[in-house]
Amino acid sequence: MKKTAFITGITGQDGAYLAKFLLEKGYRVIAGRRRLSTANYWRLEYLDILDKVELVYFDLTEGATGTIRLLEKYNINEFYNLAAQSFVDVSFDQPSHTNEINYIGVIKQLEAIRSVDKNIRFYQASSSEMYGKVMEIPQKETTPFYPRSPYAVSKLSAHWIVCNYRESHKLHASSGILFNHESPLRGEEFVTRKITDSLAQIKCRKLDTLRLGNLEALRDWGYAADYVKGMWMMLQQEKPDDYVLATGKTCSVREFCEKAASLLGYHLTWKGSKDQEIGIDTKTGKTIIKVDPKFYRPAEVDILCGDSSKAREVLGWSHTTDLDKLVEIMVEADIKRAEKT
Ligand code: NAP
Ligand code: F7E
Repeated sequence: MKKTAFITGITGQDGAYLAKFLLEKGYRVIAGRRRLSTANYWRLEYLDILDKVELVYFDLTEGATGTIRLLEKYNINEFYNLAAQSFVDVSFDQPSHTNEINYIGVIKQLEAIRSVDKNIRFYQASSSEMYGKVMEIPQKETTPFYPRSPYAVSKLSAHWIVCNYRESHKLHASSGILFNHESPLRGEEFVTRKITDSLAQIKCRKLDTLRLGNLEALRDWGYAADYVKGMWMMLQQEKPDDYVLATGKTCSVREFCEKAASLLGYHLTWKGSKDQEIGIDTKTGKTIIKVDPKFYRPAEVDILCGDSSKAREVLGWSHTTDLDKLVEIMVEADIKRAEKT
């Protein structure tokens, strides 16, 4: 029989990729979107699935009764909670709002499932940000957490409440501790997409310079389309559990810039230091990158590097797209966009 999935955060990067993946598997996809004054379906259009998902109004901050109505109406089998205030930087200015969505919102969903049908399988989008000031390298499921932002604290609270509902109410609730995953559908405020989008615009003479914060931050960057498959795999297991999804390799923001710039025909060299550092294209002598302290964070996560051995052994999951290929995919998409506009 055709399974029905409910995805929160359908208008986001992962929501779009997961919906496409589940539709291809033959699922009926009920897609939760917020009421906004301007529709935000560009990702669903990009993947050509806007007319294939069933959109419903949904907000994580609404009471559990809103979700209860949805669960009863659509007879949901799998519930993927991807919605969040997901931008770390904003969480320092809006900690309470972030917590309301990312933590309290999750309790409401778990309560709804608990009262409608405990057999509904639940996926929670946990984050490598929970490791923050890392206690070991690489990070795995047993690594102690040390969150460094209100975003990370809210995600860690949600992570533990999911664990608690699994143990106390026997819900089939799993958390994916996902390391950074990117794509041409990544929001433009996140650093990878900011780099590929801005450099493509500079190439097309539509922007002068790219302004960035901390160039030394190290991240384990994977491809979003690989990671949504892991979410689904978690919910196909007989027992719910937590799994790290990562590539196992780490790379700095600086190196990411160099990779993207090189694909666009630039040869980057760096001059100056700290707040005064600039990136120059040696061929033309033009400054294309400037450090701007405006983008520094009050507390930084210096290094993330994940160990997804458990996901590989139990789920059979591993990433298929490495960082070089990912940068290529993103640059190619952004240069096309920049040429069009
Ligand atoms: P994203 O592109 O920022 O998408 C977030 C989604 O959440 C959007 O659809 C947004 O809707 C929705 N949303 C925000 N507030 C909401 C609310 N109050 N009620 C209902 N929906 C709301 O994020 P993403 O990159 O796809 O990430 C998906 C999830 O994984 C998030 O929970 C994120 O925190 C987590 N995560 C992401 C990564 C990563 O590297 N991408 C890594 C680890 C964990 P609007 O379009 O209306 O704003
Ligand atoms: O920053 C540094 C910044 O905003 C990455 C979210 O999906 O992944 C994401 O969170 C690094 C940080 O992602 C700029 O300081 C330098 O060290 O792309 P980001 P994030 O904070 O790692 C995790 C796993 C999530 O769960 C989150 O939802 O890059 N950086 N210069 C910059 N970052 C931004 N955004 N902009 C800059 O100009």
